[in-house]
Amino acid sequence: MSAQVHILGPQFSTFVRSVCLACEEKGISYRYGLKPDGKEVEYKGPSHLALHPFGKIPALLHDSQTVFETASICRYLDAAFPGPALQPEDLAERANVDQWSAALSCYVDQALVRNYLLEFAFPKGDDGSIRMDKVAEHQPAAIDMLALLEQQLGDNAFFCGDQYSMADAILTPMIDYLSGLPHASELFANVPNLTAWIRRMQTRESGKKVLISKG
Ligand SMILES: N[C@@H](CCC(=O)N[C@@H](CS)C(=O)NCC(=O)O)C(=O)O
Repeated sequence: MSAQVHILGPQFSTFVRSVCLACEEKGISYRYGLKPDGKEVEYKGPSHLALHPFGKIPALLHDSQTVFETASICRYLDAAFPGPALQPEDLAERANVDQWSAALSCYVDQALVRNYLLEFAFPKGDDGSIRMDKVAEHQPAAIDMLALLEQQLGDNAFFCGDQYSMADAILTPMIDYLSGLPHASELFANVPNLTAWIRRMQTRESGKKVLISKG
């Protein structure tokens, strides 16, 4: 298949970045944004809900196919395009990548991004200030989550073993943003393997292209 891949959503979104990373790793040419075919998709409007019934981003448009949910999009891209596999062949290893991709998109995203990081990215306090009470409330759970990720990673090169997988693509943007917070050294004090892993992900070719602000 050679039709253009379009990722619906802004480049700063963690999950849009995950799909961009998956494309980069597989060598797939892609575009992103809220204007596939030059026509604006109204956020949460009918044209958006037609692509993602839950009104979230990203959604993928490819030829006549549309796909929503980041992990499902990664699996679709892996099946539809040649290039390095994002999932292992071995059934047990594949199931491990699969279960972690679901958990990262759900529990890990909730603890690290929705409950914590978004307080810094989109402050909702008076006059646009960061609600430090919310930060204090959610920081212990965020630190516990980082410890759990450290345990899963162990001393593997990649999040689910010795091969880059869609789990790395899903997790990388979340940890990249967290590692850029002013107090990151406090958050990452007890997770040396995760710290080394995110440095490796940031310096891969895919990371260098995707994990940057594009306005
Ligand atoms: N489970 C979804 C989560 C998607 C998601 O939460 N996307 C965020 C942006 S990173 C979003 O759409 N936020 C807006 C909202 O929740 O209304 C996935 O894996 O794609």
